[in-house]
Amino acid sequence: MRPYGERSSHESPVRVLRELTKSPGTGSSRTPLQDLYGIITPSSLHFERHHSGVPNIDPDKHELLLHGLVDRPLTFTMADIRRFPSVSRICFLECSGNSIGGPSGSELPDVQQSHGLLSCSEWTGVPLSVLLREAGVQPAARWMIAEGADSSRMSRSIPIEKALDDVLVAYGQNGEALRPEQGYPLRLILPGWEGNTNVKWLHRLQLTAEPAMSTKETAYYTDLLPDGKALIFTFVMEARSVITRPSGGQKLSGHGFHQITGFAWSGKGKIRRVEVSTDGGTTWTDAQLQEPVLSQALTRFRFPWHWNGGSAVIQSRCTDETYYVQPTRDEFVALRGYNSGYHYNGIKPWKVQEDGSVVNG
Ligand SMILES: Nc1nc2c(c(=O)[nH]1)N[C@H]1C(S)=C(S)[C@@H](COP(=O)(O)O)O[C@H]1N2
Ligand SMILES: [Mo]
Repeated sequence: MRPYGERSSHESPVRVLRELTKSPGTGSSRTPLQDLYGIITPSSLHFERHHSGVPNIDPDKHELLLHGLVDRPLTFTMADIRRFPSVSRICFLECSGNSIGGPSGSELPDVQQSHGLLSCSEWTGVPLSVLLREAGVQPAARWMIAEGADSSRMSRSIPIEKALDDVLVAYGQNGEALRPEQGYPLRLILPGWEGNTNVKWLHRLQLTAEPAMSTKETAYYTDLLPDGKALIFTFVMEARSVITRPSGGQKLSGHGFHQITGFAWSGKGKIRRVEVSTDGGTTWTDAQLQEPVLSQALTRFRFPWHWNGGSAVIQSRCTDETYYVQPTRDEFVALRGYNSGYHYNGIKPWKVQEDGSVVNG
């Protein structure tokens, strides 16, 4: 027995870390998607993306300031926040920089590196709309600037419509308090929107008439198009899927039955359909979706496959409830070009070679 549990000493999946050497604690770590079961990412394996390290915040001293174009500026302690009615919901979080090499086809050799800035948790907190009503939103308020308490005070501007819709001011993750790396003691969760807008270590919300045009929405997280113009405020993560098993770096143990499995997700709602091809995209067959299929959460799909021992290109393609279909890489590039790797959601082929080893397709 032990007071706080750990996994079996025989289990070894870990995050892959990429720390920026010039600023320790800053960089990213990726979820080992190939080793997960079901749809929930264990908190210890949730991906991380820190732009200026992980602050160590004392929850008893932490406060959230809500000010700007409101009738009553308010300050909430963590005790105040926990007195409000709470809700829980399961949703994915994906960095829009996931698979940044996708358009050029220079994707990393395994699914952890190519897609691992993606996780899914059950988040618990207070609906932001409740706090906003408490403060009284003035009619002139069109935007909300959310700021973190990390050393760079990372901030993003969020349209008031989203702020009043389904945003969560979260303090719980998978049944316990947020992990420090996920924003302890308080973060924003914006279901279906790019990871960067989910501000961690949240300490300030300001309602404004205009967006802040902060670094992370101008110099970064904008999508440069072939004509030199850039898209800005591209918030929604469009539908995407990937096979996690078998995937790059793995090796099939022998001919015969193998279950193909992976994830599909959409920032616009529920996944409606996942199709799998095992012949390089010539024919496609529906995969089984694990129920319940949740809106803006990872959906697990499974597909029974008989591997005859020949080389085979396997890939998945999803459709969401808006009937949006995940594009091929060529279709993505035709729309968006090669300049920006943000929001890449192309179909991902893996090649199973005759010796059973799996590489980029
Ligand atoms: N305050 C603050 N919030 C932040 C960040 C940050 O560096 N500082 N990183 C953002 C980015 S780019 C992403 S993708 C997500 C990552 O959340 P996670 O580390 O919990 O996976 O948090 C976002 N919120
Ligand atoms: Mo991100």
